[in-house]
Amino acid sequence: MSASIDRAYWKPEAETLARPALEALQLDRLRRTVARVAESVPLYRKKFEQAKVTPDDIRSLADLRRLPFTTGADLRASYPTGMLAVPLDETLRLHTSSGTTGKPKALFFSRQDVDNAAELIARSFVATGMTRQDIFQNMMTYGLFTGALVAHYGAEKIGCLVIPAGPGNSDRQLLLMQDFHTTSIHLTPSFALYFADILEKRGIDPRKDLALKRAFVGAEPYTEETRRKIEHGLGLRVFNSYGLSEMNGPGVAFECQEQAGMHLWEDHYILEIIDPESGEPLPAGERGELVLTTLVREAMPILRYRTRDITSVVDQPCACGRTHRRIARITGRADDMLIVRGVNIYPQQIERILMGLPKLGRNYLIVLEGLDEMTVKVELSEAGFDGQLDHVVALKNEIAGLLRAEILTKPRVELVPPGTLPISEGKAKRVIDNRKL
Ligand code: DLL
Repeated sequence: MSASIDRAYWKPEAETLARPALEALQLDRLRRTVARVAESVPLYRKKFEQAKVTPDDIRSLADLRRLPFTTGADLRASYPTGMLAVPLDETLRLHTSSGTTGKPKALFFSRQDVDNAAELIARSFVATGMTRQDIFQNMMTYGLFTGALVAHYGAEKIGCLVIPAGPGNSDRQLLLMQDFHTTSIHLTPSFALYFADILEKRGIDPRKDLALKRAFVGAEPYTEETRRKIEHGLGLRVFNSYGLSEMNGPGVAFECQEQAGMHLWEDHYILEIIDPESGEPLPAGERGELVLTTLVREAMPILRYRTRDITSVVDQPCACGRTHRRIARITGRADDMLIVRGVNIYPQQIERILMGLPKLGRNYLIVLEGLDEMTVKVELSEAGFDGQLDHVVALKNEIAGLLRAEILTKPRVELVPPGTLPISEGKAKRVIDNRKL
């Protein structure tokens, strides 16, 4: 066996490429992509005609703005194979998006796309300090969802032992962790919170009883307070991982050891931040909708994809030496916004308050009913609750007050015993909207 090298970078030349060279590479790749889709994808041919733009008009990165957007609706309308840029027999894998309504989006990968997706994961994992010595327990869902498979291939590329555990069955997960000394796990924030509960219930002290060092956590929005809760409960470091099926799944943007924003791999994607209403670009640092363009995808290139995810660009250089810009934690999706009694509310605002209170547990649910009634149900923590009625009332009032200050409307607060709200192994459903408006 070769000696282990704790490599700070997976592909240093790509990860630390000077900005001018990185931008030149982006322009070259963009032009190739645009030429290819103009040739082979009828949707883009039509969109280019409508926008009166041709591939030759793309002479600088600023010309990107002349290109039309692609939306989730475009992908659905092109289902199943309408956006393929290669013959079907050159594709190797199909994933679909986890959309909530209507037809799914079909995402195809060529052999090169499968390999590139794994490369970006390898790059991302190594940026967190992972090496081939690490034991990787993949607790994401295997299947049409990109989360598990893409990460699986990336970890194998590094040379880790990969345990394809999938989600659920917490006792078996724990057994695997104990017997194979798992160091790194990959899961959603909601499952991570639930798993922390299980460890507490089983009397496991992860710092003493397990070998866990890090968790790659993503696939749904979560707050800094939730990160801290997971880190505390599982005794490890949490690295934020962002991606979407339309862009290969996980590995689009990932935190490095600095844990201060996620490097978005700009040699594979061009990022823009726009005003979600007007579609106009926003100045660096401002929060808006993330728009992504693929630069190297063969089977299904996508131009200026409206992700609906809200974030901002962190434009300062990172201490890790990577030159790819970072994006801030996603604060929610443009579609997630709730309007309650005329007030705009993002579920993340509520989560931030709840997860910051030590007396509360790790699970919550927002229920909207009747004409416009909001109830926030939240579990108490095992340790933080003594059962005394006056304490319950005081805690409820405290939460209601904090929520009112944050979201400007006072919801009903319901405190429930630990372990009584529905659990989630994949993406959590945090809002139930039964309003009759
Ligand atoms: O969730 C890909 C993925 C798998 C990412 C595993 C990270 C880890 P989709 O099912 O297509 O793909 O869902 C993509 O999930 O547009 C965001 O709204 C949300 N999302 C993903 N990662 C994060 C994150 C995968 N770290 C959608 N923070 C995206 C906030 C996230 N939201």
